[in-house]
Amino acid sequence: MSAAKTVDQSALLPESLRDDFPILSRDILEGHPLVFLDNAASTQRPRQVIDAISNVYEHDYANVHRGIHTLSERSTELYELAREKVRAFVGAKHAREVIFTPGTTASINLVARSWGGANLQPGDEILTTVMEHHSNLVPWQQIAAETGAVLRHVPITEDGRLDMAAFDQLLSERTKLVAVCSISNTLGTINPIDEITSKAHAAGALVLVDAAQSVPHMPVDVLKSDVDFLAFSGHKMLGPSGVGILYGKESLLDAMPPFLGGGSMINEVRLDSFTPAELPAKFEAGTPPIAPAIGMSAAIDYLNHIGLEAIHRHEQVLTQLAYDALSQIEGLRILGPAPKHRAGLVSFAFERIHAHEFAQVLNDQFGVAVRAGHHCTQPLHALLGISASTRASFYFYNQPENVDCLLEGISAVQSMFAPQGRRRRRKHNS
Ligand code: C6P
Repeated sequence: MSAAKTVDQSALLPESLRDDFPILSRDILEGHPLVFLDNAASTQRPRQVIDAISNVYEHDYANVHRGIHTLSERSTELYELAREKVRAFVGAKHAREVIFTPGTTASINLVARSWGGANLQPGDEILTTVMEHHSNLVPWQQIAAETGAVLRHVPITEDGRLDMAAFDQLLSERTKLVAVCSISNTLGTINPIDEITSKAHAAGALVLVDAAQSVPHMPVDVLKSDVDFLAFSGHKMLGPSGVGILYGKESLLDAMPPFLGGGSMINEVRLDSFTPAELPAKFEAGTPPIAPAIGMSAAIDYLNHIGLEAIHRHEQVLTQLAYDALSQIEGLRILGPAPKHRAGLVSFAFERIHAHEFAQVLNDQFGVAVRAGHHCTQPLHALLGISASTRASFYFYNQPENVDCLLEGISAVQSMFAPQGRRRRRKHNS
């Protein structure tokens, strides 16, 4: 089986980009090179990022903001340069609005604990959605339980988009914060963040965007979309794990109490009290993720070199190819909307084959790495009436051949598990 050749493939980026990624040339099985389609979980790293990390450890590493010696000054310079790179990458006004955290999850927890703890009152509402990752649900459940605030959830339409009519109804003067993902890690849906933000602001609510799946894949501009908080992770955008970002508007971050206490986040400490440091140090207690932040800086250079628009267009081609082919397979249910409303991932479920078995065979016999399970969206899976799905997620180093390998694997798994229900072309009504 081959991905349809009718899709316009002129937006594809050159295959030679794969040469920058050492891991992509390793075999998983003899004769089956790695086909890495698990990029929504974590991407791979190009040589440039790997080199930046080993360079800092070989030549420039020491703790930051602490020493007056050469290495500490050098590390501090690189670490702060990384902050500036992130600022420019998401279009923030000031570098002090960029907080280094361990990842998206930590960034959202910071806002829930610090902003939520200080501002939420009994009866206030936090409006989130049924398609959120657990990281954008559980912290709000926790802070709601502590403060007496109420959680509300925007439902989805039949085709897996946010139900904006329901959003309009749920948004009220009681809503204090809208917490929403820009792209669903399960449905692939691209949410209308600009519209959500302008409506939320008109209702007097703040907006936190879980951008874990958008910042790596398409241009994001926090000033243009006017979001109040934005959270994302380095490891999903060619960078190391252990580093992520919380962007927040300066006036909001300034007014928020520190989250974690310890070194770096203080101005002065007495035995029984302390005064907090200015931004961004106020929210960076302890030794920060120094080398990971510097690696993330190299990742941003790499992504800027290719261009986020170009990456998005490339992934749209792959998504269209995968979607078209998968929608021809009988017994396979694609989760989420049509390609024009989705980013570079496709999750699907089979009637008779469990997602785990499916992914196992894809890996063990075809070297295709996909994710199987609930993808940390259990409530969404429950709503869709399934406990698990299989997800293929793309990045710019994937090519149509990778989609072909996925399809070939699916075809084989189908005949293996359900010989009586072999792949057949669906009858179209038209
Ligand atoms: N999703 C996936 O396979 P962390 O783990 O903190 O870097 O990111 C959490 C997170 C938050 N929001 C969204 C939309 C995400 O997709 C993720 C991570 C991975 O889909 C791992 S569960």
